Amino acid sequence: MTSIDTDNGFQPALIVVDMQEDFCPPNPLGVQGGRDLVPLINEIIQYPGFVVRVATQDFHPATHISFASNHPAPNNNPFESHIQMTNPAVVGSDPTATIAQRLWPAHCVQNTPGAEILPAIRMDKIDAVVKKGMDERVEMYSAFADAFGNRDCKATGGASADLEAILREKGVTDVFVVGLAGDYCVKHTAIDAAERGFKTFVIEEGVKCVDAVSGWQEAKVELAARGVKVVGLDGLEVGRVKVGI
Ligand code: VGL
Ligand code: ZN
Repeated sequence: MTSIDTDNGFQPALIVVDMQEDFCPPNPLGVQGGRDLVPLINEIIQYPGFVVRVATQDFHPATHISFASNHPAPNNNPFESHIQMTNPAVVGSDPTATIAQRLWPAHCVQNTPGAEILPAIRMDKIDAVVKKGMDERVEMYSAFADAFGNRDCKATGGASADLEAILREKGVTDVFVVGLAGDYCVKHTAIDAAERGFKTFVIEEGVKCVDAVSGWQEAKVELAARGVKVVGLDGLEVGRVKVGI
């Protein structure tokens, strides 16, 4: 070891969550201000410090359980109704577990324009794309695991890649998260990153929420409780990736 050895203790990754057409206005699940994030997210993507940059993509079959239109009236109002969702796993977690699932307008259906990542996003700088939510039986807000915490989504067909494996392979220590939506997929992906031992940061200017009024306030409380730090673009944490140290 010499004094010129570089510091391997800071190997940051960027996760750009679900910057897709259907999460932007004027689509039914369009998040207010979602499209306006593009210039900032492109700037962040180009910070030199990241050792890997991953984009996630919500990618549902038309039969997905979270779509209001796949459930009978009267309990099928998008944004308002909830249904009971049962754990699809038969091994590794409790198969009788159920969770209340909020219903959404149909969105990000595989191979439709709404599922596309916004063409303005600098995908040429992205190293890997993780498609998720591909199992019709279960919600998958986090790109690491489904709503029941099942981590084997790549193996069971719910996701196209294993996000944790991608990060481990690159020796990632720190994870920065931006994208849509702050109160759903960003929140759950960040919490799961922290749970897996990565130092995890959500860049506040880089997110917008489904529930524009209360969503971010409530998400911030939960993120803090689960070990995720919400940071500003001009803070010290982001400063380290801006300059690449
Ligand atoms: C999301 C609702 C449904 C998200 C995905 O990307 O935050 N929200 N599916
Ligand atoms: Zn979805």
